[in-house]
Amino acid sequence: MSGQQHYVDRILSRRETLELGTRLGLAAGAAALVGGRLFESAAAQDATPEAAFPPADLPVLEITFAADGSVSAAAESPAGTTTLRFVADGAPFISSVMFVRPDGLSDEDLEAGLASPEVPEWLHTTRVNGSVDFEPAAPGDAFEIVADLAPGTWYIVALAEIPAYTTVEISGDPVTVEIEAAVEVAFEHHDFTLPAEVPAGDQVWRATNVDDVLHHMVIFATQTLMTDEEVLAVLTAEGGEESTPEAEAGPPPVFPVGGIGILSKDEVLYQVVSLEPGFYAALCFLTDPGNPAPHAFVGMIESFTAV
Ligand SMILES: [Cu+2]
Repeated sequence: MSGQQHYVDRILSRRETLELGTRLGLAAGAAALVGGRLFESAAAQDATPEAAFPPADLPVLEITFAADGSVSAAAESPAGTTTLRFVADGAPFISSVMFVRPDGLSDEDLEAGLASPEVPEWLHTTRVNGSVDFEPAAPGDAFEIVADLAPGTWYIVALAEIPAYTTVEISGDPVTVEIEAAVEVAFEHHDFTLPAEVPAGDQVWRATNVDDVLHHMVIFATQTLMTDEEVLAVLTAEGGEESTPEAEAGPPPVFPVGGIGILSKDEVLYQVVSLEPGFYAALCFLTDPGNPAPHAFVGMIESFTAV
């Protein structure tokens, strides 16, 4: 609980963190917001999903993150539904995003965009998927997601103060496989569509973006089923003054427990999401081009229950 309290203190003491959703990757509104990484090592998960995930018969693209900050992967991989295996080979954490380089984007704009704390406008014009934020419990631990990859030259970026990237050529007629998912999530225009009740435990979630701009989803645990206004009030409150021993002894009102990375329009991602039974709120901290308001402030909050 102390770790969670620490996260909450960070949230409460940093009103400006809600603006951090303007960074690349799920790292954006999430890791920067909470000062930690969202996904625990698979080795730390205490159960496996009811259906085997990822399915064994999918092509696997292994992406390796080294201690020196570099990222490497195979030069090519077939298009279609693919297991993306993010391996921490010496890297203390993995914060990544994948995208197809837009036509005509200069090297200068590419490098500047990757180094910028803001989402570059060009990222809204292309395919984005493969955004994870993962802290390994032990060296060599991996985090796996499944994505439908369209043909193209995909950039795989290791987000850091000095970003590194590699490229992989995705080619051929896409072989798309529908994977059984316990929960379906749609990223819509400033809104999420997901069930009011989702199954607790390690479950496969399928997420897709049906909007024209980028979205992600950060999941916060809450003590009650909160209204949008209540969630935002907690996240934007000034912290510190009301911190008493009694308050610290109780569970924090709102704390992050996971999420789904950035997707562009029509991208599809499958991922195991592990929730205890209880109440949650899903928020998006990304922004529209030219508008600094995180989507959560214009309605992109959805409360739900895990049972
Ligand atoms: Cu959004």
